[in-house]
This record gives sequence, C-alpha cells and structure tokens, in this order.
Amino acid sequence: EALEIELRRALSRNEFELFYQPQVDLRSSKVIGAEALIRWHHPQRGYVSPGAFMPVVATTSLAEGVSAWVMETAFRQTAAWHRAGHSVRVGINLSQCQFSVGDLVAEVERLLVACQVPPELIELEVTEDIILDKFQQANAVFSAIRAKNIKIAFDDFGTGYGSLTYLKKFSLDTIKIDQTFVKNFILDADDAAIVKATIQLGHSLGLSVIAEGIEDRDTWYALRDLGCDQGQGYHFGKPVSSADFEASFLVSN
Ligand code: G
Ligand code: G
Ligand code: MN
Ligand code: NA
Repeated sequence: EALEIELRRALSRNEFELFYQPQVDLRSSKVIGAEALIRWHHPQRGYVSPGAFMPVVATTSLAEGVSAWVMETAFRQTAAWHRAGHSVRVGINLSQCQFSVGDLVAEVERLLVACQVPPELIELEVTEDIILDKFQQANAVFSAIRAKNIKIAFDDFGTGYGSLTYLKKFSLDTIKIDQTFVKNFILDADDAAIVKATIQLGHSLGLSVIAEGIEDRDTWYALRDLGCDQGQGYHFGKPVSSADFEASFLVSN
C-alpha cells in the first residue's frame, strides 16, 4: 500500500512529532500533566492527525517502530521538562503490538534508566480494545509496571463492553472518562448519571479520575463539584507542539 511506504519513509525521516494536551487539577486549574498525541508532520500536507494513519500503522510491521518512537520521545520530553524544573506527568498511549511483541516491561525499565525520568511522571494509557485478547498477559505487565511506580490509566472508559470487568480484574491507577459522556453531560441526564457514577466508582476503588473532552467552564465546574480529580479538553487547551506547550503552560510554573 502506498500509505505504508510513505509512513515507513516518515519514520526514517523523523516526520512524526508528539503534540501535548494539558491535563489540569480541576480544583486549582493548575496544569499537572499532558497527554502525548502523535502527529505526522507531512512535508506537503502539513500536520496529519493520527486517525488518518494510525490504523494503517497498527496493521503493518510499522507498529513496533512507531510505538517505540512514541515511548522514547515521550520519556525524553518528560525528563527534559523535569530537568527544567517542571514536574509534568506525561500520558503515553500504548498500542496493541506492545502487548504481543517485545517486552514492554524491559523497554520501560530501559527508558527509565536511559532518560533518568522519575517514574511517577509517566502514565501509560491503555484502551480495552488493545488488551481484549491479552487479558492475563496484560495484567501481569500492568502489575510489573506499577511496581516501578509508573501509572496505568484506563483510557476511553465506558465505551467498551467490559469496562466494569476490567476495573475489577486489572491493576490500575486512573480512569479516563471518555469525552462522549462528558461533552453534553450538563444537558443530558443519562450522560450525567454515567459520569457521576463513574467518578464514585473510581473513587471507591481507590482510583484517580480524569474527565476528557471538557469544552467549557460550566462543564469544568460541574465535574469539579462532583469530585472529579482532573480534566482535559479544549477549554484548558488543545494538543500543541512541545514548544507551544512550554510557552503556554509551563512559563509561570
Ligand atoms: O490527537 P487525536 O485526538 O487526533 O487522536 C486521535 C486518536 O489517536 C486517539 O484515540 C488517540 O488515543 C490516538 N493516538 C494519538 N496518539 C497516539 C499514539 O502515540 N499512540 C497510539 N497508539 N495512539 C495514539
Ligand atoms: O482516545 P483518546 O482519549 O486518547 O483521544 C484523545 C483525543 O480527543 C485527541 O484526538 C484529542 O485531540 C481529542 N480531544 C481532546 N480534548 C477534546 C475536546 O475538548 N473536544 C474534542 N472534540 N476533542 C478533544
Ligand atoms: Mn488517550
Ligand atoms: Na479517551
């Protein structure tokens, strides 16, 4: 496939870039973290979003190389911000291939040493679909990673079939409430019920809760009043380049 060839070239030419979206403490509105989100900086087409190329990456031999690049780049960025005096926790989206080929735990250990990053500043985000068929294996990996003080977040919570089962069986730190529930939850009684219950459920299991897709102040305040810990969304900031993230969110820290 033509796109696959282009993507292989993109990896070797270093055309991928990580953008960072701020994550705030909903009480203080302080930026405490960032989710790393991949972009393809195409020489002609400009920034291409992951929806347009990650599905191809995932089904080809590119998957390993791209996910290794994402991990390494995000660890290095976290370490650089830490050295500059900014304790920003960075969320990294894991890919399915990281549970089937290679040793994720060994890679994480290698990066912790190589980058000299405090482990508590790294949060690995996993979705239900990438671990669906790797149930036992994935939980052993999560336990080993959490034993190193790296955090595990359950991403897109509520959109899968087995979310509750996963909460019971997996070793986790954080749940991220999917933006589809958050967007209109002030106006939609069903969404409100789900969001409220998820926050309570998370807390009663000792987990931290991040709401995604917060687009206005009323939604922020409502989530804060429900006890939701952290938030992410266009109201606080869109995903931006690392340079823009520093200029917009780290200057006065
Ligand atoms: O940034 P954007 O909102 O366009 O991201 C779209 C989707 O791509 C999201 O579901 C996000 O989780 C996924 N995504 C973004 N960056 C990465 C990445 O580095 N690795 C993986 N596996 N998925 C990513
Ligand atoms: O699947 P995941 O949660 O990793 O994907 C995050 C995606 O959600 C990114 O593509 C990001 O650009 C997008 N996103 C983040 N905040 C908002 C928001 O407030 N509104 C909308 N519409 N999308 C958002
Ligand atoms: Mn995510
Ligand atoms: Na999500």
